[in-house]
Amino acid sequence: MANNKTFTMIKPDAVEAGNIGSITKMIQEAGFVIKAMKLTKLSKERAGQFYAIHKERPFYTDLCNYMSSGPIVPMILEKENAVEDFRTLIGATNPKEAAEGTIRNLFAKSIEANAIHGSDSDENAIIEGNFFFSEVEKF
Ligand code: IDP
Ligand code: MG
Repeated sequence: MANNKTFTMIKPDAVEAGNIGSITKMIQEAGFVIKAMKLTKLSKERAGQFYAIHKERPFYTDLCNYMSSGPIVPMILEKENAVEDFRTLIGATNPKEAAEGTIRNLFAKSIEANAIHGSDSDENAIIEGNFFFSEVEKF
């Protein structure tokens, strides 16, 4: 599978703060093409499924509460070397460690409410994209 797709979602803190437009603009200006996008909301159960890999971590319950606390904007993005380039664009998990000019550096509120998700592998990009979008919603 060619490594040209990734999955992202703008998290509840960034949607609430009115940053959908600013973040989407940065994503497109960095050369990513939006192949799927919607405004939606996760239930606590669905947030738990999405982050199941973290279920033993101390922050898991808080994370599921936070991720189901308000609307989110999931997207499938296309670009050469998408997964790695997108992780560079968003910056480190902890906004205090995120490089200057990255999305998390500019918009994240805390290590938990860190504005945006980015897949960590080609395999997870496909799984995560399919978690939110059916085939007819992908362009
Ligand atoms: P990532 O989003 O940069 O890939 P992960 O380690 O996969 O980071 O963690 C998933 C999400 O869980 C983070 O984006 C953040 O919202 C939350 N998180 C990660 N580490 C912590 C923590 O130490 N405290 C609170 N929340 C955390
Ligand atoms: Mg991760």
